[in-house]
Amino acid sequence: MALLPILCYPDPRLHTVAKPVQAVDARIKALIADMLDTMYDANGIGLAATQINVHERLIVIDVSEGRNEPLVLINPEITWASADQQVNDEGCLSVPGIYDGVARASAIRLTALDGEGVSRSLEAEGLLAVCIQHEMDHLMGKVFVEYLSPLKRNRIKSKMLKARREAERA
Ligand code: K1U
Ligand code: ZN
Repeated sequence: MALLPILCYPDPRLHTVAKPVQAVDARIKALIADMLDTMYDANGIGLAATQINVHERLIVIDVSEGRNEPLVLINPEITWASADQQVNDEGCLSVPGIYDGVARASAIRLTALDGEGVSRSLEAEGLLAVCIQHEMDHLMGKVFVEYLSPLKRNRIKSKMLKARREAERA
């Protein structure tokens, strides 16, 4: 088991646009295992490779109650999004302690490779749809606080920088 360090907002590396995974090989399979360990250890429901400073299009998710239904999405592409949107409170392992409402498509369809490199089609709604859209934003270098007002975002940035300074001093 390997736990990977998670980048914290406002780290500029969180704004890197990820490149497609070229091959689902041993390196990617080891990365998937480490990302799942890291996500479960942090009590998250998702993790994008961007958050662990790997800039390839790879996401892990588990929204199940039992925390035993991992979903791996490699090179995900949304093929349809409902016009209907819903506002849900979101959190982010890269912005610890901050939760706020974001409007997202209520339902989506997507294609992706699974952890074995097999092409899959998927439909999602509810928390799974929210989480997939949040993680796909990470792959595009976007953090959920960028949907909030500049005032809120600047307050969050200051809070995160203060917390980092205090952690460095301790
Ligand atoms: O950092 C991340 O990308 C993971 C993030 C995923 C996420 C949570 C909630 C809405 C959208 C995306 C988290 O796992 S944050 C922590 C968490 O477990 C959680 C927070 C709010 C609701 C449900 C779970
Ligand atoms: Zn996040």
